[in-house]
Amino acid sequence: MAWINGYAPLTLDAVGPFAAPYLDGEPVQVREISDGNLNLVFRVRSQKSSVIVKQAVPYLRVAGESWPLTRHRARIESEALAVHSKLAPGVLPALLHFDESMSALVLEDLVDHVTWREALMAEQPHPGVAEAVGEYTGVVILGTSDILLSSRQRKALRRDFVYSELSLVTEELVFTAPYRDAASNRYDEELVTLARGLRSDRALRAAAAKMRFAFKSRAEALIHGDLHTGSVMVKEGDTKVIDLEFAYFGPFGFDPGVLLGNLALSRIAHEEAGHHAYCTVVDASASAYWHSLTEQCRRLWDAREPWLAQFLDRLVDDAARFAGMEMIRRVVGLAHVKDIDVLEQPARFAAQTRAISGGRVLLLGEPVHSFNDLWHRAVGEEGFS
Ligand code: SR1
Ligand code: MG
Repeated sequence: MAWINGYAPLTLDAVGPFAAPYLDGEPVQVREISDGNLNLVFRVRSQKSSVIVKQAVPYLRVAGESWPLTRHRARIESEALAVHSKLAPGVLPALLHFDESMSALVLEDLVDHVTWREALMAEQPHPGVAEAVGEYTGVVILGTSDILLSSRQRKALRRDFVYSELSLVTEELVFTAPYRDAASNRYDEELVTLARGLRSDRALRAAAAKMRFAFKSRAEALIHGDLHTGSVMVKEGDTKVIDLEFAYFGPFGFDPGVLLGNLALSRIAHEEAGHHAYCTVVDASASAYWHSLTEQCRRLWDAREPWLAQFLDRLVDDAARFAGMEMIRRVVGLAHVKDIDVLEQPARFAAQTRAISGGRVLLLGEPVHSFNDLWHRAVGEEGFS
């Protein structure tokens, strides 16, 4: 591939000098730590400090050059980080530098953190994490919406964060491919019948199409756009939300739905693995997340708008349906979750089946009016008390 306008993918040799201005001392160690689906990621250390360099490549890293993408996502991430950091100081990593031509961000290194997904999989306690992410979600959805911004401010922000190329990736991978015989779908042999069932279920396809329309058309707030448990980094006493390249103006309920869908997948995986004690930890985290999110909404709500109750009622129903979409796509779509993929049979098949049925119940059920109702439907009656 030929590179233009000063862009070239960073190499182990090039990334040290690139990061040097943001280190305390000369670079002494460079490691590539890319494990996401989209970007190149490096950790560069000096004797006294370290930084992360994250660079967009002009294709979907997980799919290779056959799935081309622009590198605009790097700019989107840098700008969304700035907006969200103002609203939720301390919850996002510091952006030390953004290089437009290299499509690269130099970020604070979260040295002792692990992803929330890893902490959940290792059955670790994670006090305060759900509350912090709930607070972040609430502050961001109200703080970038017409509830708290003037029309002029909100329109200006909206212009900067359009429905992006990565929104199209989500549209395809979450809302479309699982309900079609798409080449990107991936699932175990044992799931062939269930996967076919998703495609032939007219009511389910209609429900999915309705949520896709909501995702495309309801520009309500500058949301994270990919708030799964791998987009949260945790260590004792500190929680950071990362990976904002999917940020766009979307529905209030999308981030909460994705987050709760991923917590539900974690809960189901633990239950099928026989980790019953830890299930109550996941239940408590999901509940704490919702409580913290709705507390922020109540705290920030503009008292001149007499429809907070209706807002919260619609939020939980939307979150439930987006959670359902997330649960289904993480089993039959391109991008799975490790929580379930690491399970041995027969637990793996049982968890996958429950994820699909939980997703189906969320998508097809009567309106959801409470968190408890959402969670019951997502994780199934048997385990949740
Ligand atoms: C090909 S990109 C796959 C997934 O990774 C991201 O984190 C998003 O969840 C996306 O759907
Ligand atoms: Mg990501």
